[in-house]
Amino acid sequence: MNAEDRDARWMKLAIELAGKGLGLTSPNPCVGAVIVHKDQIIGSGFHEKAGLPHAERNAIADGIAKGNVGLFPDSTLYVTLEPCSTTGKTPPCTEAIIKHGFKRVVYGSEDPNPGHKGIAAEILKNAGIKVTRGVLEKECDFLIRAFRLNMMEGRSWVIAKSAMSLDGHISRSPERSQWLTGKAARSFVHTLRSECEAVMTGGNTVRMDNPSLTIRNPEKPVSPLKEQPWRIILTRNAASIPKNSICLTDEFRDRTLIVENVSNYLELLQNLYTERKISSLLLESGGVLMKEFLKAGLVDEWVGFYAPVITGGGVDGVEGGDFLEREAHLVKPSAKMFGDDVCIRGEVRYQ
Ligand code: AOF
Ligand code: ZN
Repeated sequence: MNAEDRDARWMKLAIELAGKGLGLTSPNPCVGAVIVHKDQIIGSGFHEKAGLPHAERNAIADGIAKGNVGLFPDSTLYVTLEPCSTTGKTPPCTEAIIKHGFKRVVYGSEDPNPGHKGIAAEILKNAGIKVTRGVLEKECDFLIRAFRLNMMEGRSWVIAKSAMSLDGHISRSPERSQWLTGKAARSFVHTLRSECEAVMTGGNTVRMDNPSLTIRNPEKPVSPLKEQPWRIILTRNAASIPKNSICLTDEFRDRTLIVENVSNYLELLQNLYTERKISSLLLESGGVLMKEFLKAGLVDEWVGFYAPVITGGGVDGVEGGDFLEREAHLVKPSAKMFGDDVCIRGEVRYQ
């Protein structure tokens, strides 16, 4: 294995670790780190929650706990994000890295936070540490796509989830089960919820389906640090949401927000990010609200499930000639099976 492949191999592990923080770290990004000495991992960690230590410090603490502190000066620290360099809620990671005398630091993404962006490499090099940037950069950037948008546009990242029949309908005959997709797909949706800070839907969906919108049976275990996502219900008239709806009566009812008469979705997303630290939200709505978000160019990512069912039905008021001025296209979409359902996922670009 050459040096480049070795770097990629360790960075991949750091990325896997970072992923454990998905949905937990807002308003911070998820970050993972591993410390490698002579092809052995001697410490690893990830950022678990805003206010708690960063990935690098957790990896260092893990190395110390394992009695490896003496090996640090001959080790490489791999981290998915450029280390921070000024004091925020926690002291700068560059300081800890220098203090422990690492030989080399390898990182993936540049930190989109203007307070840290592009600063660490110089500081570390001045302390005599070798620095390599951009290893698995695309993968590392993908991990923090919501955080990057939060930094650049000051709003929440929106993942639209839809479930359709093969002939493109989102509902089925009322005599049948309300679900088009199978268990595996639905359990993946719970995992998606666990990776977001909020789930959003429209008053109509609440009136018709009375959903819980909670994380109940995720496909992957969820950290005990994870709270239920906020449930945001958009409606023209708050009084029209039945008082006995699950979202308003269950044990998480204080996590439900009803937002009335939204006229500017961008402003709503800005407020959700700045006031409630909602870095990303899952839009689980019917066709009408979905279309509003698409028209406003505010769907950032699409997760579409296709059930192997042909309903022959229609969706009132959604189909017809009302096309988007700028179509939403998925960039390099991926496809994955969940039971018999296929899931197509990708970031959205409007063109
Ligand atoms: C890192 N490693 O694991 C993370 C970083 O308020 P603080 O001190 O927690 O700093 C938050 C900022 O630090 C955050 O906006 C982002 O720029 C960076 N996140 N940096 O070196 C980490 N999570
Ligand atoms: Zn840091």
